[in-house]
Amino acid sequence: MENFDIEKIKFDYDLNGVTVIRDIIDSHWINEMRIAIDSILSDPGKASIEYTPKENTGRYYGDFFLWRRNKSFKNLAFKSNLPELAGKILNSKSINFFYDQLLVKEPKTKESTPWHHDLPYWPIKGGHIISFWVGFDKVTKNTGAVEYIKGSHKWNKFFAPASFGKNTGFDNNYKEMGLDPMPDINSNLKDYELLSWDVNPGDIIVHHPLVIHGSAGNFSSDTRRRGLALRYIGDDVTWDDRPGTFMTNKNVKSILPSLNFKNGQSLNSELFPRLWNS
Ligand SMILES: O=C(O)CCC(=O)C(=O)O
Repeated sequence: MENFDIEKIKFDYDLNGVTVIRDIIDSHWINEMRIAIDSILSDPGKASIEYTPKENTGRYYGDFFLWRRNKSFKNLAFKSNLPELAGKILNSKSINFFYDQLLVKEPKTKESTPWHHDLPYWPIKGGHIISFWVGFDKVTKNTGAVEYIKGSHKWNKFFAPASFGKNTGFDNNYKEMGLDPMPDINSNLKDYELLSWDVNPGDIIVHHPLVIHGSAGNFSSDTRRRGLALRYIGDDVTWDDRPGTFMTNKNVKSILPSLNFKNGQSLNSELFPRLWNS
C-alpha cells in the first residue's frame, strides 16, 4: 500500500462516514478512463439514464455495471490498488466487487443529485460495504462536488431511496419499500454539518453506505465532472431480498444475468467476483 496514514483514514471514515484520500490513483488510470468514459457516453448502455430533460442544457448521465462491457472500467475496479484499500479500511479478510456507477455532469447541467444514502437502494446487508468516488476532472463545488452530512451514517435511519431524475421508472420500484422519506434537508441546511472537498484527478472520496450525500449541478460553462462510484463488499455481506431495490428495475435487470441469490447468501460469484484476500 502507498505511503498514507491508513489509521487516520479509518478514524475519519468511522467518525464522519466519509473522508478523502489524495493522489492515490495513478495517472495512467485517469488517462485510460477518460477515453473509456467518452466511449460509453457516445454509446449509452441499455440501463443508462439521461437525468437531464431534453429541453435543458448540459447532460447528467448515469449508468451501472460498466465493468461488464468495458475493459478499462474492469481494470480500474479489479487491478488498481482500490480492492486492497477497501479491505484495509473495512478490516475485511476478503473483498468482492459489488458494482460501478458512472455519474457524469457535463458543463451547464442544472440537475442536482438528491440527498440520499446508498444502502436502502441495494439488496445487501452487512458492515463491510464501502464506496470510492473517483473523479476524472478537477471537481469543485461549482462543478458538482458531492456533499456529505457529517456523521449521518450513525443516525440509525434507513430512508426511502430517491430517484435521481424524473420519469426514470425507479420511483415505482422504490415505493414498494414503504420506507420513510428523507427529511427536507435543503430547507434546514443550518441544522446539518456538511463535508465536501475539491478534488483533483487522482484523489478519491471514501464513503459509508449510510452517510447521506448529494450534489448540485455543474454550473461551469467549460469544465466537465466525470465521476465513477466503485462499490466494494467484504466478509460479512449477504444478499437481502428486499422488494424494490435498484436491481429489480427492469432496465438494470436487462443488463444482468438472472439473480438467484437467497436471503442471507454470500454474493461471491461471477457477477460479484472476489478481487482480494488478505
Ligand atoms: O456523483 C454524484 O452526484 C452522486 C454520487 C453518489 O450518489 C454516490 O457515489 O453514491
